[in-house]
Amino acid sequence: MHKKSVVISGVGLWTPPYVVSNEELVDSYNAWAKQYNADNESEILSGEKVAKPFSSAEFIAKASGIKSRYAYVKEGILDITRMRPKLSVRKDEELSHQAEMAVNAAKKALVEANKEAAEIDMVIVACAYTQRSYPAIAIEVQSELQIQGQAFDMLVACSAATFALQRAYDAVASGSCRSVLVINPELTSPQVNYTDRDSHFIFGDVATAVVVESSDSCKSSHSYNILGTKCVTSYSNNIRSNFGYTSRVTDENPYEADKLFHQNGRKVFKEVCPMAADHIATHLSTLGIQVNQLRRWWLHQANINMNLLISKKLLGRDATLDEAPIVLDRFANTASAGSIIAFSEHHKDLEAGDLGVICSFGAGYSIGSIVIQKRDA
Ligand code: CO8
Repeated sequence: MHKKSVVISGVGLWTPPYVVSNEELVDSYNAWAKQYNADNESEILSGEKVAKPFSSAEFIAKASGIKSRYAYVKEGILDITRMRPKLSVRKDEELSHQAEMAVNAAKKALVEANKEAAEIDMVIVACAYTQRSYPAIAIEVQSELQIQGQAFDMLVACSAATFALQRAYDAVASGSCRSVLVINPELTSPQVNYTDRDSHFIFGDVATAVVVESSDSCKSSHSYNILGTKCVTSYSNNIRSNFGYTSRVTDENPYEADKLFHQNGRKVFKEVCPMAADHIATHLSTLGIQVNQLRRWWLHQANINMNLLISKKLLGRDATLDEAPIVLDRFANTASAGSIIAFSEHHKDLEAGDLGVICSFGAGYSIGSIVIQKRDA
């Protein structure tokens, strides 16, 4: 079968209206912890309960590189009597929150790609969580944008975007679709445990979208040939979120810490960095590309020290911010959207022929890489 040549022709980034700084988050967490410790003083003294430790904005910036994050809804997050965002309930007839985020990013990607909705044949909504099981958020987005063909959701935590880009690549390469819209509406804040000192700072909300199409139809002024895609998974319990549709019948409390995002951050750091570095090295070598030929690395944005370690393992030195841009200082970890935000904000300066890699790594474990080359305008 003749494989079509496939390009990324547009990327869109939608940022939510609210910003939460480390200082705001730490002030509210510390006020909550102080109250908890006072309310539980006798149990803490008797050893029945453990006192909540205090958080610090300096620790967060140093350990993770995160300085602030966006929130789809800020109300409730900093309220020590609530410690979770207060999301309104929308009627079945209204556009759901996550679909709205997705549509906002998708419209921007379509403009960048110079593409009409009528030219898209498939919509993939790929992210860490979907607001509901069915109808798929992707089908709601498809309907809102009046796109023909098929749409489906896929969940691969932090690697959802790269795994969906591989699906999009395969669909266009085989000729089954002309163009595919991959959208990552990462509404992470509902799953963050804002009463957990170790993870309350990690995540932010955002939506990204990418148009993938055949090079024959591309009308974009910034497009990239996809040279190769590589996705792998390896089971790990080190990053989990246990709340699911069976929680109702197992009578589990949705507020318990293990129902929300939780991780063994140190282990993740130690295990995932070498996996991601090896993954990129293997992928590049199968394509006959040397590491130092890469002009840009759009890496997953979980922790600045992880990104420095991965690039150092491969390059033998720290990557510069120009080579491996960091966006997590403003956005925090936005699950699968992180590497796409980096791509969105840092690609227009590349010249024809420049090579780059979009790479994700995270829960599952899951690792995905897409190697691309800038085309002539
Ligand atoms: N303030 C002050 N001190 C703190 C804080 C805090 N907030 N947190 C921890 N400390 C203390 C600890 O208690 C510890 O003290 P001591 O040495 O006395 O025991 C000390 O600081 C060091 O703690 P750690 O060893 O835990 O700190 P690290 O340096 O390892 O940094 C990180 C913690 C930042 C979490 C780091 O380990 C990390 O980033 N690891 C990688 C994690 C990662 O990438 N995870 C990916 C998860 S995301 C994903 O895969 C997708 C999931 C889907 C999305 C979910 C959306 C909700």
